[in-house]
Amino acid sequence: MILIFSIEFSESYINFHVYNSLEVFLFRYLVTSALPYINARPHLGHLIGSLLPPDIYVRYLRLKGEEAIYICGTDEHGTATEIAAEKAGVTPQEWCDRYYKLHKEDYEWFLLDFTGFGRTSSPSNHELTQYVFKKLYKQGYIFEKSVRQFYCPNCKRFLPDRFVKGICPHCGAEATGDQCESCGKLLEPEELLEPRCAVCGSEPVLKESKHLFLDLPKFAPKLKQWIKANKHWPDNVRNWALSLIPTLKPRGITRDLKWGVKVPLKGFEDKVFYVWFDAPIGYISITKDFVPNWRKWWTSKDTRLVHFLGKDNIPFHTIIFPSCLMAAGFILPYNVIAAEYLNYEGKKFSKSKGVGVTLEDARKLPYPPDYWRYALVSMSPETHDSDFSWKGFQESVNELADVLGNFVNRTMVLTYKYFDGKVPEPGNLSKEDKRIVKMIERAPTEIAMDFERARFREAQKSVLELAREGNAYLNDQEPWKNEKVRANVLFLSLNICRSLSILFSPVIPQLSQEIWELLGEKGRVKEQRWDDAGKLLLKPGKKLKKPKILVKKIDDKEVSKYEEKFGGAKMADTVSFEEFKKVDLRAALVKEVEDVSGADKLYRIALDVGELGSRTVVAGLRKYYKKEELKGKLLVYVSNLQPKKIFGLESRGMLLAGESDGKVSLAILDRGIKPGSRIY
Ligand code: B3M
Ligand code: ZN
Repeated sequence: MILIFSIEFSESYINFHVYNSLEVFLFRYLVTSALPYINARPHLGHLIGSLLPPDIYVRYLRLKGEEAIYICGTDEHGTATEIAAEKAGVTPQEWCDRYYKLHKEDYEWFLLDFTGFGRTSSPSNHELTQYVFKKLYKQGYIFEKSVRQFYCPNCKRFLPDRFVKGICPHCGAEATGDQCESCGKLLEPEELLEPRCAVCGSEPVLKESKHLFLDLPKFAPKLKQWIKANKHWPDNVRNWALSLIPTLKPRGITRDLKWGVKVPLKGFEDKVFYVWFDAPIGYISITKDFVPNWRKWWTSKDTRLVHFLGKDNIPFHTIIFPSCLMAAGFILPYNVIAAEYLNYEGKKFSKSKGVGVTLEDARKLPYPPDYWRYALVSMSPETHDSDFSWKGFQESVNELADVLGNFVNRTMVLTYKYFDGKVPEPGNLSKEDKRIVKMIERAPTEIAMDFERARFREAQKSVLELAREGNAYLNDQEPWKNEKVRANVLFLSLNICRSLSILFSPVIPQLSQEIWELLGEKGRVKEQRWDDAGKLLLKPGKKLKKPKILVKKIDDKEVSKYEEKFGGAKMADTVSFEEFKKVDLRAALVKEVEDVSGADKLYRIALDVGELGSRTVVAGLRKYYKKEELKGKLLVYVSNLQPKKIFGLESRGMLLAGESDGKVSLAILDRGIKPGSRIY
């Protein structure tokens, strides 16, 4: 008979296992990262915000002997994908096939060790999403309602919530129609003040359309009870989730789009589910696609489901998705860990504004993935917003070189010098040696606390501290001078190196493996036992590999180069003349002005641009200028803007104008120069 004895402290996350002859796992850990959107390549903010932390966590859990899987994949549906594909001139499917591969390559380069990296557009996700929907529907959690929804007459599409921009009615900040990032409130697009189409900036109109709603208020009592009971959740997540309960409103879960999961209900055949409805179900379907016995993972109460995400995703993971999970009979998350934001040199990462470093950029630089992992964890926005800077990157890598790299290297070089590269046989331990033994013994337990709480920044600091202590021990004992202490000091220092390689392996797996191998150890350090880092397992007589430099320092010149290249602190607000020159500005003479029928704001303007010939632009000037006023004017014209279809008319280029207090003023050239002249 096997006796299983378990004590669990609900306050901490630690569970104690007592094993009999057979290994018995009390919990299985199903760990997820928010599924990155596929409409662009990811940047460093995504990596540290949601992708790297679960990787570290799962690597740690496995060292602890837990069964843990890491599930991730691309979030592929929705308008953002449709628009990205459209701009690239490919179908959404083609776009996703290409970008799925690119995302996967990016993440694998950074050593993210997924159990499964799947896709929300997979057949299994379509099937499961429809299954969850039917469960909700049968239990009366879905109702139908006609809604007036924003439609952009210029883009000719219904605008999904995120594509309506405006002012948040609660706090006055810039917000999108699904949520206000500043105050965290879930929004409906109609609530926004001064709504605009996020793609083209025109004013959208409201059109009637029939949709399905998830009746969230019906879940409120259960959700509240459940969230309240989760006292171990991080405060930022729990408080935010609880604050949402009193004002819960039904949430529309269908959209007028083509690219997405079809709605299996009569009358809704031409609609798809809202991307946020099918995306989290992706966690389940990806498990199904990659892990045997997926149902056990998603239904057994022995599974601890842990979600890692950026803070703007909290409502979806604590309210909306759990409601679906409850209704469909799946387990609820055990924990939800939300990162704050990582800024880039003091600014928000933004693909469109070219702020930040993508993983694609980072991969091209001469640094191995562990430098990035270590540096990003040092700057991680775990408890508050933080900042990526090139200086910070340099400091982190150099710290790793000075403390860890240096300690391992000194220890090995000395062992080669005095003991022919073999682990020396220790003698009687001095008081100081005994202190070091105690320190090694305590390290795994002490450091575990921060890993359990997903405070990897702290955890990493504590591991590095062990290397710092090692360096201090060497400096203090001077084994190069003092022959009497030499064997003991090097024996213990080598054992510290061994512990470091285990304890560091969740964060810097490659460097840890290198240390492991330098010490002459076989196999994979990631398959060792966490608790063995507290033991002196490197035995006397063992032959070490030749020492080598583990971490290379980064000098100031390199840093300035990248600050310049990627826009560092000093550069962010300026544009080089070379960049500016790419915009071709010309003098353009207005020849003809006509109304655009059906669009009460637009003129169709024919221009004479000299050597470039005649050009037509469609401009929203009708409210501000009379036709006669415009004719014969010499204006500033951007000739090399990508052409655009507006109301079926091709508009080529753009006229420059300024705006303030509802007034618009064109940039008019005040002397007669020839049409087509260049303007600098
Ligand atoms: N793709 C949003 C994001 O990356 C979204 C997460 C989905 S998790 C199911 O911020
Ligand atoms: Zn638009």
